Amino acid sequence: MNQLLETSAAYLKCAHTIVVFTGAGASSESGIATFRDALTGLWERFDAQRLATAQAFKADPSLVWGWYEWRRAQAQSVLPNPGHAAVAQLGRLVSKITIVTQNVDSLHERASSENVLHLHGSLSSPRCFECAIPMDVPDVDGYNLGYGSRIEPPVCPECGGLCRPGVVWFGESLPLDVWEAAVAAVAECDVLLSIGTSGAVYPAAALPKQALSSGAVVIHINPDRVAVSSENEISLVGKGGVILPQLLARAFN
Ligand code: BV8
Repeated sequence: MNQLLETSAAYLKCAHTIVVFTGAGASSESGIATFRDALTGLWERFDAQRLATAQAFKADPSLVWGWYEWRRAQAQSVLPNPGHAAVAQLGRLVSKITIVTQNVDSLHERASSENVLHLHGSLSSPRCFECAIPMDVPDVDGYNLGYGSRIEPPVCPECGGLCRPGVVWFGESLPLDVWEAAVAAVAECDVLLSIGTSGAVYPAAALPKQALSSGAVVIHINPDRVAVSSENEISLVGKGGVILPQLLARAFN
C-alpha cells in the first residue's frame, strides 16, 4: 500500500489538471449514510431507488418531500470531513481542479472548494415540479424530522404546482451543461481522483474509464478494493478522510 501511495503522490505532484470525482462515500465520514453501505445505507433503510424517482413523488409527494427535507436537514447539521478539506487544499496547490460530484450535499463548497459540478443536482436548489421555477429553501428548524416524516411540499406561487427537490432522479437526464462540463474536464485531466463511489450509477460511473481512455491516471480511494484494468489505474484501499491527507502530505510537503 505504501508503494501505491508513493506512486499516487508522484502522479499528483506532476499533475497540472486534476478532476476529483466523488460519491456518497466522500460524505460518509461526515456522518451521512451512503446509498449502498450494507449496515447504514439508505437503500437498506429507505429503498432510496424507489423514493428517488418522479413517479414516487407524484404518488406520494409528502413522503418523498419529507425524505429529502430529512436528508437536507441532516446534511446541514454535519460538517465537512478531512477528505473534503484535503480536496479543497488540493485546489489551492494545483493549476486547475474540477470537482465532479454525484453528491447532493454542499460539503465540498462548505470546505471551500470552488468549481464544483453537481451531476445529480443539489438538496439546496428546490424548484416547482410543474413550471420548474426555483423555489425558496424552507427553514428546517421548524421540522421535527424522523425517518419517514411526511411533510407537505410548498406550493409554487406562480402556477400552484408542488415544490420538488433540485436533484436528478432515476430516469431523469443529468443537467446537460453540467454533464458536458464534467466530460470536458475529464477529457483534459492528467489525474482523476475517484473517491467514495461504488460506480453503480450511470452515466456518472463512466467518467473514470473516460479519463483512462484520454490518457489520464485514475486513482480510486475506497475502503473496498476497486478492480483496476490498466497500469494507469490505482486502487488505494481506505477511507478518503484518512488517505487524502496522507497523499497530499507525500506529494506537496
Ligand atoms: C439517466 C440524486 C438518461 C437523488 C442520484 C432506466 C431509465 C433511465 C435510466 C436508467 C434506467 N435503468 C438504468 C438507468 C440508468 C440509471 C442508473 O444508473 N441506474 C442504476 C441504479 C443502474 N441512471 C439514471 O437514471 C440517470 N439518468 O440515465 O438519464 C435517461 C433519461 C431518461 C430515460 C433514459 C435515459 C440519473 C441517475 C441519477 C440518480 N440520482 N442521486 C438522490 O440523491 O436521492 S444517484 C445516487 O447514487 C447518489 O447521487 C449517489 O451518489 C449515487 C451513486 O452512488 P455512490 O455515490 O457511488 O454511493 P454508493 O452508496 O453506491 O457507494 C458509496 C461508496 O463509498 C462505496 O463503494 C463505499 O465502499 C465507499 N465508501 C464508504 N465510506 C467511504 C467510502 N469511500 C471512501 N471513504 C469512505 N469513508
